[in-house]
Amino acid sequence: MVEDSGQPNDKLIRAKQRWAADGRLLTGTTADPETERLPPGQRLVRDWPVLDLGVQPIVDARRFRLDIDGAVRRPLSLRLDEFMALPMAESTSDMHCVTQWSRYDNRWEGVSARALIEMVEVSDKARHVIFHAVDGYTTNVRLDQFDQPDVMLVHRWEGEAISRQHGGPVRVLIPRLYLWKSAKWVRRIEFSITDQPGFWETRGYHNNGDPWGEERYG
Ligand SMILES: Nc1nc2c(c(=O)[nH]1)N[C@H]1C(S)=C(S)[C@@H](COP(=O)(O)O)O[C@H]1N2
Ligand SMILES: [Mo]
Repeated sequence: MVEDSGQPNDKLIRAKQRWAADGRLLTGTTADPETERLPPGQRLVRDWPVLDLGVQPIVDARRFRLDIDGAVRRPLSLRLDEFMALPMAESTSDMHCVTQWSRYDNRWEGVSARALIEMVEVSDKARHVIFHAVDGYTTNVRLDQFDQPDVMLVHRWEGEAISRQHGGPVRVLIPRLYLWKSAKWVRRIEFSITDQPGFWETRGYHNNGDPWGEERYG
């Protein structure tokens, strides 16, 4: 399905784990998203930095698959052309990375999380969403954090196809949580009754990841 562009960078992964254990970058303050646009300890950038585990998989458009399953009544397995034929939405939002950069006013196009939730008929018992990516990365959010109007599966940014570096052809976008919660190269979206902490959440990152609460580690 994919070609890899490298091996996981274990040194980098261990360094970030150490940062988490040491509480690096913590300012110890919180902010109110109603009045503060920039979360505590963040600084603005104009470019869009790339962060990954040292692997940037090439997802072949012809063999792309997106499975949406778990605690749902109508599981889906979509080819790229089927994904692209779904109703598309647009939104503009800010993004905030735990490594302290924030970028304002990103224009996104994609399928809204709420449209997906309706399509697969998520069970009343589901409380969590687990994202699985082609590079082996996983991350978890609560269903109520996924079920928000600004959450999307995006395929375009600023009018251009999302590049491979940034998780194209399709990635998750959950703008009100730190960006590690937004899986690139998403392969499977699993609705779940139980929580399943993901790659960084099991390596010292916070399970929730709210930038205004500075939930970097924990
Ligand atoms: N599949 C996958 N998704 C991922 C990651 C990853 O390594 N693999 N890194 C996460 C982290 S830590 C961040 S900060 C953002 C970075 O997204 P960007 O490279 O588009 O800025 O992707 C998140 N999603
Ligand atoms: Mo990150």
